[in-house]
Amino acid sequence: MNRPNVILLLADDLGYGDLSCYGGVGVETPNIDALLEHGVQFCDGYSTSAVCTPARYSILTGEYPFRNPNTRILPGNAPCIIEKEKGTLPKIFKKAGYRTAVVGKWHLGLGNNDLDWNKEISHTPNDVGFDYSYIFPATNDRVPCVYLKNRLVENLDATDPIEVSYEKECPFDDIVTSKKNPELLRMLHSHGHDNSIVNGVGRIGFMRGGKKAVWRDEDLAERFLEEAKGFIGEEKEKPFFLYYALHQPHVPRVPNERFVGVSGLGPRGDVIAEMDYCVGELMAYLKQENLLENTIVIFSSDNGPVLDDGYMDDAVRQNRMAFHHPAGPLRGGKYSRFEGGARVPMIVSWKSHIAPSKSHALVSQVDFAASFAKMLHVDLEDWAVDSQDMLDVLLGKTVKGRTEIFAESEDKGYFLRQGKWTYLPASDGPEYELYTNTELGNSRDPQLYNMEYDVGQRENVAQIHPDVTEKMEQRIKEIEKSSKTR
Ligand code: NG6
Ligand code: CA
Repeated sequence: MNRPNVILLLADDLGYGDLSCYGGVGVETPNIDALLEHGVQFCDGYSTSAVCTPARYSILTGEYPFRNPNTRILPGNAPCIIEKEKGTLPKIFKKAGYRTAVVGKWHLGLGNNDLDWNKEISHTPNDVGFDYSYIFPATNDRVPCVYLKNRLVENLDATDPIEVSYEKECPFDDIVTSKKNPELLRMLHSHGHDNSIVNGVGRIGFMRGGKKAVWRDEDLAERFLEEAKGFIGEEKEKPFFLYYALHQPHVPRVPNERFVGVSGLGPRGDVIAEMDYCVGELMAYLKQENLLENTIVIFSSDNGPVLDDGYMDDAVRQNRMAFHHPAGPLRGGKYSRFEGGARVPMIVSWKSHIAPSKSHALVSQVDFAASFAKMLHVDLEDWAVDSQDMLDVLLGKTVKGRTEIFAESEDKGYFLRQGKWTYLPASDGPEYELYTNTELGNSRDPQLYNMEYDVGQRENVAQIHPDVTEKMEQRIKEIEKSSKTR
């Protein structure tokens, strides 16, 4: 059996226009671009959601987020939303004899409503298919700001136990918060992020204790890179699957000191440069270990970009001045139903196996499960109901992709793409998310756009093509009602 290693690199909030190989103005991502020397660049690759938790749920389970009502942006103390019995992407690899690991951002919940950060945690990535996990629990702007290694928070100290709360009012009177101690902030928030202060940055949620366990934001990138390399280097006999969930360029954007100012685009550009460096280091390590020709490397992002996601880090001004549009030509961004929300960079690279090409095939991250099941001859049973085998598409052997893409916005508005058409059903949701200044894609009128000449979704042609509109409307209803099992 052909059993190459697989590494899935997933950036956090990186837009369609944020890489130089996707035409990003003013950014340089040489290491990610270099994946294309042996890679397919997907121009029509999608996540299933414009926000993190639902998109990651789909990657790991092969299901659209709507099938699980808990797929929303989770607080840092939420229970794990992937049941232990559920079929998952890492379990597919395990069935084929792989070692599996996740390193980086998790954000799919932990524990089972029994979470005590000071003890072994009952439900972690290790319970849904990963042999090894080294993660942070939710996002880098949510407490607890600690590393979790398998079931235990790293550097626990019994004399300084960790407590976490997501109540509205702070239940701990002896901790520093943005409201009480604004003088301790080194980065000001623009919206939200006014609870605990950790490392001079206001966060979402309150955290007490764990002083020895708290991360230093500047070290996150290097820590995860070391863990990724450590896992790869550990046992050479078995093939491996590594899900490396990069935390950049999600807020708060705090690059390592070495990357401060390198991009000319402010902290957001600097952490993208830092992320690119991590990819370069990882590839250099694969080369050094003689693993390049036996390792498929996928690079993508969980959802589209945002400039002001709650901190005054000057991203809006600096990117505008440099004419850098994180979503490239697409409309909307993170949170949105427009293309900028879920159409993301996607590269599949495999030295000596893939000839460089650009693909306009429709493909979704939800397809990774069925595609690798195909590669490894693993029977999916009734798992991964929305996942389609796109192995040959991913490996650049054909450009015949999906017939449709189905994805959602933060407020659970759907859109459907079929061939050249993208359809957004009528909605009475707000047009704008005012804090982040995002066009959400909601309109009282149904919207239909022709992707052949209008990726920027400027000309609504729903009224000119009522037949297409009607059919796509029906299809969305059909998907919503479709069976939960294969
Ligand atoms: C939002 C946060 C945002 C970010 C997002 C999750 C506020 C005001 N905004 O609620 O900063 O954390 O959640 O991002 O708190 S995601 O990439 O994990 O989906
Ligand atoms: Ca994200």
